[in-house]
Amino acid sequence: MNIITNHMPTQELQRIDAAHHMHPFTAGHALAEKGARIVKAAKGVWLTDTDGEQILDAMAGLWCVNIGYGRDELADAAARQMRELPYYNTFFQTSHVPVIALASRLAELTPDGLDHVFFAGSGSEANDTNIRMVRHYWALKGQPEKRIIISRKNAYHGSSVGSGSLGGMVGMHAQGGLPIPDIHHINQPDWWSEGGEMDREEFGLARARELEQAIEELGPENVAAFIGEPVQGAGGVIVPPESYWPEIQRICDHYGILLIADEVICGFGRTGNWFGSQTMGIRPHIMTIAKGLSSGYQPIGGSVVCDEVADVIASGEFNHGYTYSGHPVACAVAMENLRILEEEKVVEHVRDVAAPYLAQKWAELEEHPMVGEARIVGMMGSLALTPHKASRAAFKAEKGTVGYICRDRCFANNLVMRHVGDRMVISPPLILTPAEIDILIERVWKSLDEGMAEVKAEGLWESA
Ligand code: PXG
Repeated sequence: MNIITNHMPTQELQRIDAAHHMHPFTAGHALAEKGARIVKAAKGVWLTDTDGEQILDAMAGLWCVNIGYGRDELADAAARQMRELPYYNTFFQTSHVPVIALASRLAELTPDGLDHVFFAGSGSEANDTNIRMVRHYWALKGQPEKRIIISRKNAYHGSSVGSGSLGGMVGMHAQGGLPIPDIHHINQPDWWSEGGEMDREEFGLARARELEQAIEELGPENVAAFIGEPVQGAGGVIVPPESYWPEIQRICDHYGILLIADEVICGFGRTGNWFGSQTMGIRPHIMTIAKGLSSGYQPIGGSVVCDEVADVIASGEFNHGYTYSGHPVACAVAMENLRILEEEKVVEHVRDVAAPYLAQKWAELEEHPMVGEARIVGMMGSLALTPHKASRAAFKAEKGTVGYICRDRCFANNLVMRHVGDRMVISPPLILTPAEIDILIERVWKSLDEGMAEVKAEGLWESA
């Protein structure tokens, strides 16, 4: 057996990684050639790799490490729980203390009326639960034909067959036979790329009204629910116009369609409130949660369900669940994470300190010659890259080419920042301090300058 340690030379670790580890959302051969960057430790907002480099993690892992890395309290909570009760299920008329504690805590933290939690191991699993739950709800109400769930193009709701179908990612639908039947996608509220001559607010209304058109076309008697991320994350941090969500809410109310808010990224302080639904002023029937629920320290997700839906579902057996639904260790760690978020006033820190300062610095990035729009809500932001600001032009090169170049420059400058097509996105830990924001912004400027120089040198500075 190979003994593999942190102290092995990076190249050796990379070789073994390439030989045996299949990475998600990755072109395996290309990565094998280059070698993965191997992260071995982290503290606060800083990662350390096996070459000893200190990297500022402006993505909070994968949009999830809200309280930052290295909190011993969560490790202690996990160890305590593992010793006391490492596992028990909640299927067959049993329960345990951590799951009871977490469900009741979530009922308190989430908006009024959302009082019931169905646990899962991830956001994908939770959205799969939602598909089955909303369809089963309508069936129990005597309307089994209400099955269609309306979602949006370029939405991300997970990677399983169900949640990947809910999502509107063309590249995902192209692989493995997605989407499943009775999922319908309308256009997203991405004004920068798709708004044409309309002003932002007019466009937001127009895109929201596509929901109404879709319901009318499909027949309200066939539509079960609408699902949306309050702010699209993986799609490129698409901040909707202010006109968008109130109109979506009105339409859902008018037609009696269930509203599912996918809070997997927006939840737990990311937008400056506990939930993105509060920031956007919406009243969902179901919230999908994961990521920030445990700050990524343990895999856990769930659906927070309103009284009416939970009551109907409870009238019989719901034939659904996961071995790790309400896993005691994950629940104990999530409880500790919520305690820290609350007692250390992390959401207040976002609202009053970090987000206002970051927003000010972020807006200045619009002065960069390659940045068309700089949008930010709380601690999630994006930069739309363009060769021509006035016309909001896309680059002529294949979508993502320029974004990838800039992402690589960030990597080289020890800044983790993602690109989604030709948008650059950040979603840093919520505990980021003003001094760390200064470092982040300085590295973004430097990476954009270098990226732009490379784009020009390669002859890619051309509008589509
Ligand atoms: N909903 C939303 C809004 C998400 O962002 C999921 C559901 C699925 O959660 P799980 O825990 O099953 O991954 C997500 C996950 C990216 C990226 O590239 C984003 C996510 C996952 C992986 C990659 O930005 N978001």
